[in-house]
Amino acid sequence: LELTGELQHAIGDEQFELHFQPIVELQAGNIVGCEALVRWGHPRRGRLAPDEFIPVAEDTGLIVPLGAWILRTACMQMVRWQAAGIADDMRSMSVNVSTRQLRDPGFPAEVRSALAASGLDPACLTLEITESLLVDDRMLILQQLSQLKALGLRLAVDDFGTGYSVLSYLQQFPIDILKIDKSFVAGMEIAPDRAKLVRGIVELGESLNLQIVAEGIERAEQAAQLRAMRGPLGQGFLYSRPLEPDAMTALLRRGM
Ligand code: G
Ligand code: G
Ligand code: MN
Ligand code: NA
Repeated sequence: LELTGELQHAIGDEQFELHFQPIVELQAGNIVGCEALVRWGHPRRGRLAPDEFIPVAEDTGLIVPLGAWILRTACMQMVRWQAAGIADDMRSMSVNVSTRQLRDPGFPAEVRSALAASGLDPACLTLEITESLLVDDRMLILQQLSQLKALGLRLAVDDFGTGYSVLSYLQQFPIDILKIDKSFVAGMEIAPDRAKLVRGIVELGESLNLQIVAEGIERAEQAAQLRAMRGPLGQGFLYSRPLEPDAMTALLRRGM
């Protein structure tokens, strides 16, 4: 409850910051995208991770104004990197969208205004939605996703493989990207079955013409296995942790 009041105040007070984690092309190793990850610079508690406040923001509906700030800030940052000429390989900025946000009827208009205010090319924005979202209220979600797609952006399914949903949603919803959950990448170098599962998802992506991103790459062996599968992009601590804006700028200047 205390957190709710503080959260409300923090949104007005702009106590949040975005960190950015590179998404790399696994063959060449260059940065082709990044994911924005929010942190709360709490005046007394220090820097809070999203797990500590996103659930509260969702329950209270504060995720709507917070999400709007995240979206605008991520779009503006991408435009700044493009203007500086250091985002030539970086095709897309990925922003996480929570269930509550996506269900909000005003959300597509919010995204349109973030794009317009920043001047970001919609093709350079990716929205990440969680798989479990696609299970309930299919008509509403389909309408929302269709409106978002009509803006020209891309949609990614985050944490792919962890939900209990059926694969049929891949045909129903206008999805462009699957992000293989890190739990599948973890240990794939020692567990052949897990590697086979990852390969299966990569092949699924190939046949359905979906871009695949493997998340949570921590070890060189995992990267090597994924490179051999061709196609997938990668993200994980092996390449970079989520970085503060200045550190991400420096990384973009010097290259991976
Ligand atoms: O580092 P990490 O602790 O950054 O993120 C933890 C979780 O919080 C992830 O599931 C991630 O999707 C979620 N998350 C991070 N940033 C955002 C954000 O900007 N919006 C929403 N809705 N979720 C986020
Ligand atoms: O749910 P989502 O995929 O949006 O969350 C991304 C989360 O994964 C963030 O908390 C981010 O910090 C974390 N993350 C990114 N790379 C790695 C990694 O290589 N290993 C682990 N364990 N977590 C990672
Ligand atoms: Mn994500
Ligand atoms: Na994920």
